[in-house]
Amino acid sequence: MNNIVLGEDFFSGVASENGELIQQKNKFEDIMVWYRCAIREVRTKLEVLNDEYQNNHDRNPIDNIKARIKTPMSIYEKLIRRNFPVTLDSILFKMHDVAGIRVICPFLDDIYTVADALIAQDDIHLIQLKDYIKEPKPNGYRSLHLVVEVPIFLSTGKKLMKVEVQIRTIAMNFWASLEHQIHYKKDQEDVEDVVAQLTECANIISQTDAKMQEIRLQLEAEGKLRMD
Ligand code: 0O2
Repeated sequence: MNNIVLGEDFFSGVASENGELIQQKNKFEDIMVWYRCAIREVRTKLEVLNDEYQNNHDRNPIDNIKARIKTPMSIYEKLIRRNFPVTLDSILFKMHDVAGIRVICPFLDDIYTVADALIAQDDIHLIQLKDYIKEPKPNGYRSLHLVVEVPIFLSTGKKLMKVEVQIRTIAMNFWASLEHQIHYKKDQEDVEDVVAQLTECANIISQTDAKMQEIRLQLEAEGKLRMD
């Protein structure tokens, strides 16, 4: 019953409500609750790691964590874009970014410290890893993307839910946030020039990230960091 094809009006909330649609709506709401629970599970794991690291190393590898659930319309648009049937099953089994967590780290090496510690947990199953730091996108976008499956425990039993975790430095996030705000048309004549300028900024930021890490590592090695 989770493979009934749903229309745009179901996701925009203007569907006339008959018995079957109400049932689908209730199931959709259930699924969104499951994704919210999965976000809570992963967020707690990240917060625990951050607290432990602070206690042992006197600094935090995580600066901040943001989470979001994809809106119904953006779920609908993605299913259409990817040519998947617009059903509740597709949301659960074809999409991996309905639940998203963004982890912002101070330094480059913090990204891999956090990712490795999360993936090592025995109730976390890594489904996909895309390292856009080792291989940045053509426009200069850098970030580590993980898709993990995490169990949530409901009154009816256990469910395995997918969560996309994007991990990047403060500097990478600065670039990605501004690039996201510049809604440039991808089909205009001078798009290559725009992309070249964005890539140049991303490269400068990347060099700064590397330099800041080098400074920290050097001071750490020389025991010149304040322990307060
Ligand atoms: P939102 O609102 O951030 O969720 P897939 O996710 O696998 O279906 P794709 O394109 O292969 O599709 O995934 P990818 O590239 O691994 O990650 C997509 C997400 O990464 C985007 O989500 C953005 O959050 C981020 N991202 C990827 N490329 C860029 C980029 O060039 N600039 C910026 N600012 N962010 C980027 P959504 O779905 O676009 O939106």
